[in-house]
Amino acid sequence: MRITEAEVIVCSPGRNFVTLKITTDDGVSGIGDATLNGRELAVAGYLTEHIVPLLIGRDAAAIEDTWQYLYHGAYWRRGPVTMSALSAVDMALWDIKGKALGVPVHQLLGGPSREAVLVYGHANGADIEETVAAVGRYLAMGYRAVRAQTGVPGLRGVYGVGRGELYYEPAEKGLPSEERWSTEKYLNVVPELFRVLRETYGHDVHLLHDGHHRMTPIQAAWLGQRLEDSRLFWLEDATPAEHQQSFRQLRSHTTTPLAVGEIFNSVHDCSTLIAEQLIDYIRTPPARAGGITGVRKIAGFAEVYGVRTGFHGATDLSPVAMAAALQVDLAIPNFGIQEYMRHTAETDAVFPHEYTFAEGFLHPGTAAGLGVEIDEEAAARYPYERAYLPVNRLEDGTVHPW
Ligand code: KDG
Ligand code: MG
Repeated sequence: MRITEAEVIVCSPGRNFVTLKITTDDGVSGIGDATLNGRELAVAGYLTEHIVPLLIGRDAAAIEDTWQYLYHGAYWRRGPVTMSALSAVDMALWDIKGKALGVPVHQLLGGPSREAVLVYGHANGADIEETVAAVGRYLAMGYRAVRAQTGVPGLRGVYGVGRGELYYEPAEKGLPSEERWSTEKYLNVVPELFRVLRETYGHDVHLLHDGHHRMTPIQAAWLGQRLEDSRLFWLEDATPAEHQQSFRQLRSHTTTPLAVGEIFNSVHDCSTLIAEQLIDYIRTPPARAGGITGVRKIAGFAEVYGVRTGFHGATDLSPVAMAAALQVDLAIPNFGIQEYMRHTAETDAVFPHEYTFAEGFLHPGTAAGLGVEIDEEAAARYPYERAYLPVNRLEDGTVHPW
């Protein structure tokens, strides 16, 4: 089964997506997600110019060998552009293998370890009252786990706070907008938000929160302590993810469970965090880690140390990435939770998929392969539109992590 064609499809059904479609001489084709929010064309160019020529004529069944060839063969390994490209190739090859053998990919990964995949949704509002109401709407839809983010008095455009839709889309068309930030103001509201949420909904729902890399380790330790009585499922990206050693300090101060890793690309980015058990959940998804092959290396390492997964699943990961994540989620023993931000109807129409939501769980379905397709005619109706994530500044104008 030789690869005869590999095509990069860029489309924008409400937001930009980069998809790689690989076809074999048997007529079987598979797809992978190569979207890197705000840097989409860098990955599209990397694929078109440097990867596609290497794929033609290769054995589509040799997934691990192709992964090693592209990872080590580039010499310039790791990094988000390289690894997003590799992720797309790898997902497409698993999709092809599943279709060729007539089984869903989770059967190739050892079969299901659970009946369905616990997911969390995103509730947000301009203030505590609105956010509490938004959490209630998610619970009414059947969610058992909800991430809550609230606006902060005195700050405009806070991360995670959208327009009250079921999807939150931070990327904006055109050049990047700028937001203003004060961690002190933020810390004034977050403990109160979770106190009110527990008072309103009790302890029979999982609550999560994303700090989005904005706190110093000692600020994060303060927040983690204040949140202990609210018993969060996790506090995510409490402090900048690239400082693995910061988590030693944070961990020694709080029993609030910690999650990190959506910006990581390999096991090397989280080896200290996992081996020292400084985190509870690793969030690096197949779309960032070099696909299913790459994320299995991280998940396997994490399993050894009792760290569970909680893959990133924001709207900038396409339904193709979600389908791939769900195949892994269903199969691995150390699955924890899956982030699930719903896509718009336009996006779902371009990427018809088999996965379904019921009572707070997703199931990847039993279709052969990943269980997702791309409607190329529909995709062609939505050409690429330049879009960026916002840039963040402190109140005095200093650039701060967004
Ligand atoms: O592209 C960036 C988003 O995916 C990110 O800001 C979303 O932090 C995020 C999350 O936890 O989903
Ligand atoms: Mg996050």
